[in-house]
Amino acid sequence: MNIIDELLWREAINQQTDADGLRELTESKSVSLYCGVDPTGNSMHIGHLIPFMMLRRFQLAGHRPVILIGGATGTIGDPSGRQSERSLQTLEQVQENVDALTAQMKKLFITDGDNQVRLVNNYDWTKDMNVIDFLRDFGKNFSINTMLAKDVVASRLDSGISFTEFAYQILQSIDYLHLYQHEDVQLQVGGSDQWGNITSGLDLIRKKEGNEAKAFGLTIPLMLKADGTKFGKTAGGAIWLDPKQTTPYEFYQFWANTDDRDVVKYLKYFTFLSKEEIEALEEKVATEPHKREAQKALAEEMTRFVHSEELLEQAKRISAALFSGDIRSLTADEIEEGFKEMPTFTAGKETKNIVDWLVELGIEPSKRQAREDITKGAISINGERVNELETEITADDAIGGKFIIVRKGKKNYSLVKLV
Ligand code: 383
Repeated sequence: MNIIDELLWREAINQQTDADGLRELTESKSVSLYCGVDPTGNSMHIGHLIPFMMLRRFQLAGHRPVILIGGATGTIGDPSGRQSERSLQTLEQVQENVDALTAQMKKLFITDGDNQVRLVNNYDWTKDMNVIDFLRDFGKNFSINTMLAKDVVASRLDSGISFTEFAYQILQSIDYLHLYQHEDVQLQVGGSDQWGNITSGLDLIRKKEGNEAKAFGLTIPLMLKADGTKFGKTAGGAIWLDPKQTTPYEFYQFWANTDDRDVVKYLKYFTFLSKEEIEALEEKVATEPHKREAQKALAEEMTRFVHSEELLEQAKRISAALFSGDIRSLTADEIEEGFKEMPTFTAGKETKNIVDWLVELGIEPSKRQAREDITKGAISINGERVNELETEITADDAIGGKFIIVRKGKKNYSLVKLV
């Protein structure tokens, strides 16, 4: 299947500047293409992943991806999709973020081979440009009238936009021209918020290189969820690729909890599973939705891709233990990871009667309630039901000397840390 047909099947194309021209180009040669990210933070989230996985799809089809880290543009900040002016980051902060994002990109996308990923930083060709060169060589090619008409700027005319953010699109355009001239790049991809910047780069290339210049732009649609809420955000915030910000277990659970109505769309959009594999899973969603095989496949593919086989296995072990209640099979580290979002209490190491212990911690509101719950078998400690009102809780109950897990009823877990 041609790469463009594959992307169409995956519903991963929003707009293209010249669909026929791009199809012809991708069929005639190995094309260099790029997508950029600005170092405005120290980790990407899953929303960033999409265009870069798109580059990887092109790479698998024999094309040559270039990843741009915006060491220069990151010092300004893209106004696209934002309703208010950004505050500037310090140059040190930007550099720290450049290092963090570079490491993330290398881990995910750098592989060996002929059409290896190239990593570039626009600071390299922007830092020595002086203001006279900037205005004479580039500024002269931009019409203020066209710039004002771009969505990004037009939507800010009421609330206001600084000259700095207004000029952002020129910087991104210079990048595309630079990569066209020096890295043979003929296609820029990005999310649909990047359409204005991408087309502005194409205008610059045409002005500098002539109207026949073969350069293209392609954007990816914004992912929408069936229930109308924003994709990629949970109650806890964004889903980060950095395991310190979103643990592999939370990452796994995010995908595993996908709605039946969304899961096939995500499999197409996010995974490298083949058309046949995805169609087989689609069949499963229709015939045996309770087995959630499509969700499991999605969660496995994504966790393996972003983290590793090992961390995927660990995430699955934590998920299975929490599901079955077999808490004793987990290590203290796994418990910490799996219970991060659950209510946490701290207790001393001295031996206590279970009724007193539960009430003192606040897990039970009263001794009467605690006794009732224990008698009816609703309380488990580390996965084992407690039936005796005389049970003592001792420091030996703590897994790895640190944690005791209390379950009340079917699903109410609490993590008790011994100090
Ligand atoms: C900078 C210089 C270039 C080309 C691109 C850039 C970055 C671009 C931007 N991108 C977003 C970002 O960095 O701001 N101006 O957070 C996001 N991208 C990708 C995708 C997306 C966009 O990194 O839609 C989501 O992830 O394009 O918002 O020469």
